Amino acid sequence: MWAYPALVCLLQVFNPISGVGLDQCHGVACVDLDQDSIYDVIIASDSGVDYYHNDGSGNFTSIRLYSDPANAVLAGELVKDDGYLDLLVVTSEENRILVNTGNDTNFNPILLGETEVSHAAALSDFDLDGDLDIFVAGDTSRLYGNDQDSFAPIQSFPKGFAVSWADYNSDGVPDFALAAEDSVLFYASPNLTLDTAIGALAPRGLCWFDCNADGMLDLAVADSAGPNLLIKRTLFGFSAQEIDTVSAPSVAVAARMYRIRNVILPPVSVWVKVYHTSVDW
Ligand SMILES: [Ca+2]
Ligand SMILES: [Ca+2]
Ligand SMILES: [Ca+2]
Ligand SMILES: [Ca+2]
Repeated sequence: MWAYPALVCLLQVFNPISGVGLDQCHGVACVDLDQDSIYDVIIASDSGVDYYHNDGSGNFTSIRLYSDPANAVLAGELVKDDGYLDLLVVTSEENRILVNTGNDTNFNPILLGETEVSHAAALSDFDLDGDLDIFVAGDTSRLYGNDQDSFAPIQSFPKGFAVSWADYNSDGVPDFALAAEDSVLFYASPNLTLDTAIGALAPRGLCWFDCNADGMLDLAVADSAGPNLLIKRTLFGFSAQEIDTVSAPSVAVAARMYRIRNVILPPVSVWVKVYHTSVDW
């Protein structure tokens, strides 16, 4: 009966320890921004981007890093290999990299690309040169290559609302899925050419995971206007199935596979969580 702790963990109820007075929130990153070995929280909202420093005792001290509405925030070592995570802020007007100087209150902003509406982003070293590159999904989606801390657009893609990298064709080079206006588009390495388009109503959230433990990554899709989808990778391409029909729109999805052996539950179980909101994009 050793598996019970895992089951209890899954069902545990978490109580909020602190509230924040932000306007509508759109994104969150949980990383150790100040390298004190304690995770901190960064939130993108209509209020801006706020960094909540965690003292490890449930106390969070907030610092506003960006004061205009933000649609997403991501953390990665984008500029300098100094060990400090930088932030990418995605907004409806501009996108900025906030360079982490190692000082909690001092982040240097760098403008990324032109003024345009952006919704989401994802980071990956798509060309395997050791520098983390940026994909921004927006009215025009763009891939920005990172050449020793200098970012330049190198390829444009259709309008997108979410993007997620994964090496789904297992060649060792990152591929990605893009949530476009009415479809999910798959772009495959080595040249990031369009591989497959799967129809959807209004996809807004993507999450890769191997739902059936066959060694091939599958994609969970949150749809804001129709059924959420599970798109399975097969030997012959992709196969999409509806995984629920919901009354409220879905805009984000997180998925993970749990293995619990020998007792009660099947050998492999899958939980797919789809988070709903009453607000359309
Ligand atoms: Ca920290
Ligand atoms: Ca790179
Ligand atoms: Ca690949
Ligand atoms: Ca699979």
